[in-house]
Amino acid sequence: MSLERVELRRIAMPLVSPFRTSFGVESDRDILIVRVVGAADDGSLDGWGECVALAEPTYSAEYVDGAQHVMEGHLLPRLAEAAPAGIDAADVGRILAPVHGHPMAKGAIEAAILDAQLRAAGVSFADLLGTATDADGEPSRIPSGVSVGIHDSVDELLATVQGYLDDGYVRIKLKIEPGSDIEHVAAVRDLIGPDVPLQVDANTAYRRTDGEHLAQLDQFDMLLIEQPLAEEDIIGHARLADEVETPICLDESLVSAEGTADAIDLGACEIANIKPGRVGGYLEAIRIHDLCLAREVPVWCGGMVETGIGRAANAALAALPGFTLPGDISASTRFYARDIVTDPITVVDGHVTVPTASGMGFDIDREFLDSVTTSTTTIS
Ligand code: NPG
Repeated sequence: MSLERVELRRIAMPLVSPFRTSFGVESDRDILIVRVVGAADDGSLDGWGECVALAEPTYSAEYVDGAQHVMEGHLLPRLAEAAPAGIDAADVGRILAPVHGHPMAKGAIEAAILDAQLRAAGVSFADLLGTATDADGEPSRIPSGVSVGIHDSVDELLATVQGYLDDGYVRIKLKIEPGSDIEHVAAVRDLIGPDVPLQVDANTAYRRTDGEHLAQLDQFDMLLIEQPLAEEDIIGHARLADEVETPICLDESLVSAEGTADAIDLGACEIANIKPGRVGGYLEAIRIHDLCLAREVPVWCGGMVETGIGRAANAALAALPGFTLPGDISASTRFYARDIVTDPITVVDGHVTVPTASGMGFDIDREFLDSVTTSTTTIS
């Protein structure tokens, strides 16, 4: 496709309830949406991508103002230079590679271009991946897990978890940090019984010396402990994997296929959380899935509190065969009273049906999107 213009939209989306993690509390999201408009031989092209960077650089080094800045000053000019020859989503990673880092910004641009190309071809992302239907030819459905923030009291936590069980979620993930961990997990395991899959996510809140403490979690028969240590501490995670029986899963540490392969070889990554935004886009996410499948490392699809734009594509991705654990792909209403797409993600009997609308699987609710837009920058 040739690129005619790019719109960078910022939207303000309140969350239905505050979401607390070990790195902070989110109550409102300031989200950067990328729209690419271009032309193909057979007509015009229009595609949308969501940048998962948060308002502050607290989950990773990226943040939404920085993402927009690097897009305007460094990424989009490189694409414009390449544009006369035409851009294919498969080339975006190579074109943007001279810019170090910024995977969330790069991933959003790649997703928008992929969306435009697939829409033009009348093909869905699920068709591209081969995940639109299951082995019986029925529409694919994926199990839906929910991520539960840190709560001040165990009673409040239990009330929240019970609500999600009532909504049908098939797996519970608890955010933890020192001081809100063993007792909270014990109480939730007691509430949900032995059969509901349970896991925890520390978002780097622990130190290498916490092995003995974290080993207390082994008694709760959990699927995994996610990212206990700092993102760069691969060796620390490998040591922890020896000290703790519950499998160690990496999230923040994994930013590329090469790095994931190394972390697996070092024994630091027994399970991988794949988040397309964190690794620079859906195409790199697929590469990570493929290498984990080949090495028999289970994977699951993480979430970054996405709107329906990211949530739809994540659902198509999560139906690939290596995703053997339920992902953080909950209903749009888990976070947003109203989504910016016309076909929000819903959970029925604990499952999400893989979207098959052409493109990445959603259609934009233009009127609502306009109503939540706080700024639009057009680059042509
Ligand atoms: O379901 O989209 C979702 C959220 C899943 O807990 C979730 N994400 O670290 O994995 C995480 C966490 C998170 C990321 C929370 C970014 C807030 C911001």
